[in-house]
Order: sequence, then structure tokens, then C-alpha cells
Amino acid sequence: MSIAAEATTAPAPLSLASWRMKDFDFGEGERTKAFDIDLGDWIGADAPGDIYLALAAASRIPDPFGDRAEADCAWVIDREWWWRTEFDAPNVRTDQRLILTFEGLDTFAEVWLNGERIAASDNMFVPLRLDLTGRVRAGVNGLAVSFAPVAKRVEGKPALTWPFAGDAISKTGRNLTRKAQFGWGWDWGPTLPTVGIWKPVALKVETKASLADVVFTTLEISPERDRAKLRIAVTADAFVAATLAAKVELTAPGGNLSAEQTLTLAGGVASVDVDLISPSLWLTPELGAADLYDLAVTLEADGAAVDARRLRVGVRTIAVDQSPDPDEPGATFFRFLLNGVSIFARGACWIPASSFVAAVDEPHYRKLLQLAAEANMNMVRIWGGGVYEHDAFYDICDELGLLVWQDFMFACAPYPEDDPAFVESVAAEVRVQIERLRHHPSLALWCGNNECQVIGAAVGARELAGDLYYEEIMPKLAAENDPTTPYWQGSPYGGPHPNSMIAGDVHNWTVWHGVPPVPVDTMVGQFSIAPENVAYTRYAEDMTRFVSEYGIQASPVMETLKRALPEDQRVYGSEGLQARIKDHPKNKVDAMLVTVTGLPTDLQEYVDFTQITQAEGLKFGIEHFRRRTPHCSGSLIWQLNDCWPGISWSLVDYYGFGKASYYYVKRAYAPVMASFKAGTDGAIELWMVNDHMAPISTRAEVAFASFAGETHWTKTVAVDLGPTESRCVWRGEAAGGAGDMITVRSADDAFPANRWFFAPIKDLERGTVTAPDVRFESGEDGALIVIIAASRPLWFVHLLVVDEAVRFSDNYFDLMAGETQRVVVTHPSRTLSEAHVTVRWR
Ligand code: BMA
Repeated sequence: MSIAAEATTAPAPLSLASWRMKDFDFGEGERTKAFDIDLGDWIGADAPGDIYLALAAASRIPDPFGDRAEADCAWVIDREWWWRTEFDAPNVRTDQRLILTFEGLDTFAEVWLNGERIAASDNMFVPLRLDLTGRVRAGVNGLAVSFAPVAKRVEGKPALTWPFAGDAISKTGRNLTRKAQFGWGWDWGPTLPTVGIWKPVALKVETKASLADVVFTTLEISPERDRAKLRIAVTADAFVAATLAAKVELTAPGGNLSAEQTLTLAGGVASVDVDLISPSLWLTPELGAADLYDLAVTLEADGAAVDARRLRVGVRTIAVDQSPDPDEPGATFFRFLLNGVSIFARGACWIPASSFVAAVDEPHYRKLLQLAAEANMNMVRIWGGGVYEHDAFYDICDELGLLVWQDFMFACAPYPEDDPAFVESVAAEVRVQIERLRHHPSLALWCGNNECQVIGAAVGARELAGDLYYEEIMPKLAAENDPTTPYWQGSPYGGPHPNSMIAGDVHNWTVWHGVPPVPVDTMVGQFSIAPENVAYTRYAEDMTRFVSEYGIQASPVMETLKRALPEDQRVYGSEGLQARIKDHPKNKVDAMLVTVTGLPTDLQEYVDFTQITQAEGLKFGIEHFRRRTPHCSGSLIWQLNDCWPGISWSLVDYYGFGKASYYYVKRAYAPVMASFKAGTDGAIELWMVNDHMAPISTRAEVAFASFAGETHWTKTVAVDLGPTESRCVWRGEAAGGAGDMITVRSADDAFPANRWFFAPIKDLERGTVTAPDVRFESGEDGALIVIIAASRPLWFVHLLVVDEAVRFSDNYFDLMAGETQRVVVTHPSRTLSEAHVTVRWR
């Protein structure tokens, strides 16, 4: 997405995709008949679309992501907005009806047809379906949607807040609205609460009946995985008496028809069970291919086709094993079983990919999710403060074999339980989202919320306002509408305390925020961020079952700062830079940096030092959590992406540039991974983990060397690992100092190289750093090969290209003395040359 600064010229003709909009004082729109007045000074807006983007395109506001523009946009949310368009009335026979569907209105909306108010909506996550049969007039019809200022709609409602000073919820009342919560500002995002028609609008003439629902379920997969039992259920909504049938066709990945049947619908419903022999299973990448079947359902009324739906579905079962862990008495597992196989979830948390959620399109999703898959991830968690993503998100996850942990959209707040309309609205939202998403094979878990229970416990709330949803409404609706997908009450949740390490999932914010998992006896807002409390080495104390959040903030690459900041603000400590840091205090990162790199003195050092600390810290954490397989069965990093060009915990920035951490994580998430761990009494241990379903046999070459280029000793270790096994494969003595390192590499490319330093980065004794020899060659299909040869060990070697579409076969790596690395640099459409690439190291 890009924001055009110049005003649009001739406005596009009005249609359900192309509207005009204008703002009014609250109530003024109706008084002045906004649905009828001249459109002369109204500005163009797309549906689905966003008010801020339309305003920026018409030069009414600056680019909202530009330097400190957030404040200039603050007026938008307090205005009443009207959107208008026109449509031609289609012909509607007596056995037909005319249905207008708004997939999503954000948020307090009223719909007007030819000047008459016909409907209202107050939950951006619930579609509005209107039957316009008999209500339209011949010829052109005027359609308008008005959006009231959110503050006017929460005015007078009792505030619901956490009992601690500095609580920002009461001020915004965000928790009294069913609207994306992050819009009111988060500790990684600006305050830009959206308004408008954020999802598609469609007008459809239906004949006799329509398909209300198609449900696809994998009921069972045999232990040998050679048979599967499926159920396909169809519900139709008939509005005239007719004989209904549904033609169901299931096509296997190779194109063969696996099942074909015509079902008679009695009372509008029918279902069929299908037994598949030798099914192509849907698997995560380390287990196999994410095979998809094509399900086509055609609804027939009195023998004629009247409606159709196509779904891409996967044959797979998903469950969460919470049985007792025999090796850690008192603890229970929290591990996903995919087709009965226990997997380690390697992934990250997802936040909306733009503050303007309407504008996130398929290519934007694909870019980010592809990056996640390329970083060896098999799960993403959609965090509860954003939105239920557009369909394309889940389609791409289905294709890539990425499991989705789906939070319901509740985050870090109490939610009203005593307002019947609110309760009803939540129930409708939960039902509709379950119905929309349940057929996706990527869907792994429904989760009640983000951090409501844990913050409630931390602030001593005796009864959590919101439990009605997490404990009653959501589990009931999930069991009724999607019984084969597991439900979990919150993230984190489980055990004697919501953030208990002996059960369920944990958010580890010891590192960064200074709040240890259990027991959480620190009040929110009184975090202890002394360097020794937040050091990333404290991940080693975490004996969690499944860590669903942990992270460290870092600056994006310099190119991103250049795009976001005017030249005079590209200075370490500038106001412009500070405005991109949303966590408090603004220098929180310093406590992380002092023990790792020391504090920066300029912007380039700020970029490098924060990126180094994030990368080293996440590597340390991932290695620890994966060594604990199966006692720990998941690592979801906070956070994969960004909603604007800011400074956050993301691995990939708003534009799509990976930080150093992205490449470190990619290596640490390799399905087969080798890591070192300090043993007791000066010993060092080499651990290996295998996430594949098949055993592996390989050789690990271990070397104890110095930065001066000396090799103290080398050793080859033969390694045999079973499926999903983690084990110490070698233990030895390596009394290294600040000038030494121990390295491991695979003799047969079975796992990425790794190393262990014996001192913090800032204390390493590396002697003189000698520049590498860099050569360029052209590779296949326009690729550029960069050959980097080091005569002395080099660290943090990285390649930069000022284009976020560029991919590197590896980046931000180390080189040993005498080592040469060939990096393949590719671009989807450009041929790259030497002039595009900068090579840096430290
Ligand atoms: C967790 C998340 C987010 C937050 C992040 C960093 O609490 O759930 O709410 O942005 O940590 O503080």
C-alpha cells in the first residue's frame, strides 16, 4: 500500500466499489439531508477502503505515517462521516430477492436508502446483510452510510477500567466498542482509529434459495494415515417453496475427483460422510506438503443451479495435548498434534499489517507470510488487539502450511458483561467468525483473548469482566460450530496462574519489560527494567510449556528510517525518532543494550546495536525453548510484522525489510538445529533438535578457535536423532576466553552453522578487523551472487539493497578465518548488479 499525496483529478463514477465521502458535525448530516445534497465537494473513497487514505489522497491530511503527522489526523475520529454511492435497481422476479451485504462497517454506522434510514450496525466484525426486495425504486437508487463519532456512541456508558494508575482504557473507552483495539494506539503503533466501509459491499439477486453454509470437517485420520473420514455439510436458506439439492464435488490435489454426490436437502440441510483411501494430508513444511483439495458445492432449486461455493480445504486433524509430562512431574504438556503427530510450533505473533486494515491486500499478506514461511515458521498467532484478517490471509496460510492461532479480538482490558446488546453483539461476532474460518486447514486454535486474564490477575481484579465471553460464550459457540478445532480461554492461560509455567501457554516478558512469568507479583506499571533483570540470558530460566510471546525491540533498517523521517530528524535521539517509539520509557532499550553492545552514540550505531541485541537475544531464546522439546512445544516470537514504519519488536518492518533478527530466527528455526549451551564446571554442550517426522543421521563438525585465526581443536560428532527429538549430542571442555569461539557446522548441509562466544559482544577480543574480499557474479534468472571471503573472522556480515522485494539466501552471518560465503541475491522482477549492494560487517 502506498499513500498518494496528490489530489485525485476526475472522480471515478459511483458504484458499490467507488463512493464519495464528507465529514459533518455530529448530527449535522441528517439535519442537512446529507443523503441528498450535492456531491460537489465530496471526496472519492473506495469500498473497501479507508478514510485516512482517501483524505491523504485528497490532500486534506498529510501522509498519516509521515513525520509526526499522527497529531494532524487526530480530528478525523471525532467527525461524523457520510459515504454515498448509487446503484441501478436490477430486475427482481417474484421468485427472487435482492440482498445487499456489507462485509464490515467500521463501526457505528447507519445505512440510508433513498433518504430513508434502513439499518444500523455497531460491530466492525459482523457483516450486515439487508434484504432490499421491494424497497428499491426503478432506476437509480441512492445509498448512504453514516458513521457516528465513536466518542458520541460510548458517551454516558459506564467506564470499565483496570484499577491501576495510568490506565489509558478509560480515556478511550475502546473496550466498550467492538472495533479494532490497536487503533487507539499500542506500544508499537500510532493512534489512528479507522472509520469506514472496511470490507467489500455486494448486491446480489438470489433465486429461490441461497447457500447459507458449507462445512468441511476432517473427522478422523487412521493411525497409519492411509485413510481419512470427512464430513461435508450444506445448509441452504430457501425463501420460496422449492425442491433443493446440493451437488458436492471434492477434487484431490492432482485433479482427480475424490468424491461426487448430489444431496437432497430436507429442511434446508444435508450432509455426507466421505471415506478417503490414501488421502493427501495437509502438513506443515517440516512434515511434508500442505496439500489442498478443492470443494465445489452447487445449490440447485427445482433442478436449476441457483448458487455455488468453492472452498480450498485440507485433510488434517488438529488437537492440543495437555496430558501430564512424565519427565516434569506436576507439569502438563501444551503441544499441538497435527494428524496425531506432536509438533513444535515455530512462529511469531501477527499484528495488523497496516493501521489502515481495509487496505491490506493479497500481495501485502503474501509478502509477509511468505517471509514467515521462508524463516522456517509453521505457525502465526493472530493477536487479539487487531482484526480477524481478510480471507486472503487464511488462504495463503493454507497454501504455505502455516498454522494459525486465532485470538478473538479482545486485548488487555476488561469487557462489559452487563450490557445485553454488547453481549449479543459479541456472540454474533464469535459465531460469524467461526463460520467464516472453520474450513481452513491452517486454523489450529480459537483463543479467547490476549492478556485479559493475566493482567486481571496482576492488578488483583477478583472477577474478570470478560469471563462471560472466554469461559461461557466462546467455548459454547466453538463446540457447537467448530467442534474439531481446539478452544483455549486466553493467551496466556492455564495452570494455577494465567502465566503459569507448568501448564498452558506463557508470555515471557522478563526480558524487555522485566515481568517474570510466574508468579506475577509485580503490578502493571511497576516493571523492573534494570539491566540485570531484563538480560536476554534470563530466557534460560523459563521452564514454560509453550511460549506464545517473547521479544526484544529493535530499529528497522536505515532505509526505513530514511523513508519515515525527514533529513533533520535522522539523528539518534531526535524528536522524530522518539515519536516512532511507542513503549515507555522511550529509552527502555538501553537496559537491554548495556550488557550486550553498550549504548549507541549515533543513529547507525542505534540501528546496529538494537538489531544485534534483538537478534542475539531471540537466537538465545529460541535455542533454549527448542532444546526443551517436548517439555516446551512452541515458540511464538513477539512480533512478526509492523502496522507502520515504527520501532518495535518486529522481525520484518512495515515495508518488508528484514531486521538482523529475521535471519538469525530463520537459522534458529531450521527444522534441524544445532546449538551450544554452557554446561556446569566450564563444560560446553552441543545440542541438536530434529523437528522432522523422519529420523536423521548426520555429522556435526565442531571447532574451538580464536578470533586471531588459530584453531585449538576440531572434532566430528556422529548424530542420530529420532523424529521430533532434542538431545545433547556432545559434551566437552572448552575453556574459552573473550578472544575465542566454538563453532559447529554440518558435514552434509543438514543444519545451519552455529557458534558460541565466551563473552558478551561488547567484550569480545577480536583484534584487528580485516575487510573481506567481495566479488560479484551473475547467477541464474537475473540473480546476483555475492562472494564474500574473510581472511580473519568477521561478525555481523550483512548485505543491504534499497528494495524490500530483494531476497538473500542468507544474511547477517559470521565468517571464520579463511571462510567464503556465496550469497544469492534475487529480485522478482529486476536484474540486480553490484551497484545495488552494500556489504557491511562489524
Ligand atoms: C504483549 C502483547 C501486546 C504488546 C506486547 C509488547 O503484552 O500482547 O499487547 O504489544 O506485549 O508489550
